[in-house]
Amino acid sequence: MKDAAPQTIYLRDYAPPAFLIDDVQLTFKLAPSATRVLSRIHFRPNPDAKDSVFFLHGENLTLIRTAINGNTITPEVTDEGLTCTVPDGPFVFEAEVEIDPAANTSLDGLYMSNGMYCTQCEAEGFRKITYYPDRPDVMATFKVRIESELPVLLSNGNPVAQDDGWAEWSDPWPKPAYLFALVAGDLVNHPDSFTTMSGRDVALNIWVRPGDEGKCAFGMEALKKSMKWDEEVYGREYDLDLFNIVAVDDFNMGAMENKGLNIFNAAAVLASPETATDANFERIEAIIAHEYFHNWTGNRITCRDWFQLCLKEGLTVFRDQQFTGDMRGHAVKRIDDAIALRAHQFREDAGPLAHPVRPESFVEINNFYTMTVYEKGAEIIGMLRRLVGAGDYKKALDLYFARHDGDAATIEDWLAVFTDATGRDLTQFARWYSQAGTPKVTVRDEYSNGTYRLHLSQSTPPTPGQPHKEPLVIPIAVGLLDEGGTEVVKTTLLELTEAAETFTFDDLSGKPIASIQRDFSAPVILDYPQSNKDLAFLLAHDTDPFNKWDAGRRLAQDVLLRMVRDDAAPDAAYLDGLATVLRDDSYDPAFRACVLLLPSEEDTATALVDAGQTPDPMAIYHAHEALKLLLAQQLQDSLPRLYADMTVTGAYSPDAVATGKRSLGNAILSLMSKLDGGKQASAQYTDADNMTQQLAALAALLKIGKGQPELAAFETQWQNDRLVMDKWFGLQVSCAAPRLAATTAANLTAHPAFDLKNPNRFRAVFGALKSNTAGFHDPSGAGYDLLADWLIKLDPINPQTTARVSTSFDTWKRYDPDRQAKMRGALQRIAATPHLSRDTTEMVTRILG
Ligand code: 0A1
Ligand code: ZN
Repeated sequence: MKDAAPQTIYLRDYAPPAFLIDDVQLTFKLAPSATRVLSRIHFRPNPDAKDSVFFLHGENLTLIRTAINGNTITPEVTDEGLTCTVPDGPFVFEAEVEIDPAANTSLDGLYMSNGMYCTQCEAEGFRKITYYPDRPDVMATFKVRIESELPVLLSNGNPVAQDDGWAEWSDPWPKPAYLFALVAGDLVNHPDSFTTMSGRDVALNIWVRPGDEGKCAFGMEALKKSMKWDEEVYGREYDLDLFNIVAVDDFNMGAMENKGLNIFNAAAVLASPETATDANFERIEAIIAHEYFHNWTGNRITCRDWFQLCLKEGLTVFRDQQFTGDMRGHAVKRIDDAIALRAHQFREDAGPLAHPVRPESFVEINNFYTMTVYEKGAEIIGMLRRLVGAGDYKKALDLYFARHDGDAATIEDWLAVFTDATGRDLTQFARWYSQAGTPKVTVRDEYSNGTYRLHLSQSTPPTPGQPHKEPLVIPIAVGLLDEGGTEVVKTTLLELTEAAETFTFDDLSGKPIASIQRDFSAPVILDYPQSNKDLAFLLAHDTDPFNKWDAGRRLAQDVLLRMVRDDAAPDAAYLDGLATVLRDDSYDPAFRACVLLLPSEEDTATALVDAGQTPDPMAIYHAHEALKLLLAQQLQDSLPRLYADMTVTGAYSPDAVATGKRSLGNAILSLMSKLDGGKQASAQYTDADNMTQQLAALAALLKIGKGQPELAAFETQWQNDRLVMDKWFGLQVSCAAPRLAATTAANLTAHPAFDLKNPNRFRAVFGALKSNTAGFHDPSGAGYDLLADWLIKLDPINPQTTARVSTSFDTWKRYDPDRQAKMRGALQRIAATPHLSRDTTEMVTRILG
């Protein structure tokens, strides 16, 4: 680890590359501690360049030999790269370097995981493999030769030839270095095939460690569904003879879209009924789709520079959300996405880490793979589609693919296709990309003489570096209901473009009840004080499923706030409304499960902060527990029947209907266990033939302070399955009583199966500690100290994951002086650690503000 003086990179400094590349040949002579990488690169000067300095990125490389046009040269080498004088015109650059994959615990570049070689090059990992212009606007075709005794040797593109000890690959599609991939290992495959819309056969494989073959079938089906969906919905066909997916145990993120060779965190692809939950299955389907969709939105059209990351990520997330909606139902998908956006992206946007969807500067680009870039980026695409309509959206996308195929493009290019395809001026809309912070839309209404007026105003709070905000274009979908529950104005899209605007609805026979921001039409916070009576009415009558759910959510949040603040009893309107929806079989179980789900404790903390108060995590915890108990008591008579109704018979299937039933059944089980001492949960645990039922039963038991025998049995049963053991680690911490959470986490770090080098295991323990809000914020500060200790230990091993998990501290300014001091102390202790990585330094500096 070197003490790099942190250098800030600015979007405004973008300059085209001085040299372009026609093709690259790479030879890898694999050896765990001394891999040789030979490169042969055809460069030519870029006619559009502003300078002619020849610079190649390179980090942690031992340079053996360099040559230009066959003549050995001695370049100038620094910690960051290599430079030398080059001839006029095109030339061939060759280098031989040595690298040490076995020592690479950062999981960035070429590294080893359980004896397998694996790469991760996004965003800037290729420079740890060889000297190269490691920037996304330099695209080239790659030919790769791998020499190793390992049986399976893979790279991008199509296979060319192979024999014992070597294999050659050729990728005909020009790509930036971040999409390069290599895998070598003792792997087995789950094969299949897909015939594309033009009749080409594509071989498909999921490669896994021996023993995991039985966990590939679902991922393979998801891949084929994704390929078909992209043809049908976006007209996009796959473009190689082969599509490989590899599962790897040690991986920093979910998965990576390398051309023709997607590399997946094992947790994001491997699934069997016995070992994966319904939520895991749904996530796997979405991630497989996401990575596959990148083949067009990311690979065929890539990003000019890393500031444009949302160009590929926002669009691809939007596409995977559409796909999941089509596969599993749009209403529940929209609710799930809004819950996640509000919980995580709004939090980011409201704190010290707020940044625009297209940032203006960064120190370490890996710190900008954020909820804002991904999820708010996707919301922007959704708003665009809503504003121009589905037909024009399709036209614009067709133009995007036709105009930019093969390009490294920008957000300006993206918006220009919409303007050109639809004639719409998007100058103001473009502010969504440059302005950080979550807009608040305030709604006030009045009614007189048949006319209903909606007064909408918008404001966005200051964020770091952006004290003043301009008005945005905000699509607000509105419907109006009369007192009898009839929809008198169907969903209408209002376009709020000014700081304040009034919208008028005429010819009404009485004051309507408004349903605002239907389908969560914009990623904004709505300030519309509706009475509990109106909210209960919307919960009962709204025709928009999102707002129907949201009305219940707002009621629940109001109940919780009043319980925390005044120890008040829950409002009858909420309890009655909830009971009615729960018992109504005309709503599908998945939707009813959403309605039963309470806001999280973190959500309640945010609601208190929004109301100008300092949250007390313990008081919030007690209010949530009290409300759950009250719900259990109130619904007591209906629970056993509802639970029985949700029984799924026959072989396990992770389809949407069965998943919805189990989701509602397990929410009910959790309530029942508060009254029956865990009797039903114990029975479910014993009978369970799938992980969803087994884990939900265990969670229900742990939540009421029971389940120790089951926990021990679970460990014995699953000790050899890493992914299931991650659940075992996480559940104990997330279900621990607040006072015990830090101790539980600390004890687990001493467990022989705790592995600091495995990001899944680290996140299982410390992600769960963060999710146990009252436990993490225990007044003793034990949670803060423990997390800081382990981040300091992890940083020299894996800076990316350390930086990511350090964001657990980003709400520190919300809390009371005592907690603030303890959190700040923990952050300062991390910041003061000698040789702290650039990743973590940037994060803790920004969080400290
Ligand atoms: N592009 C991938 C995510 C990803 C990003 C960075 C990584 O390493 C720093 C790894 C994966 C995606 O969007 O799925
Ligand atoms: Zn992505």
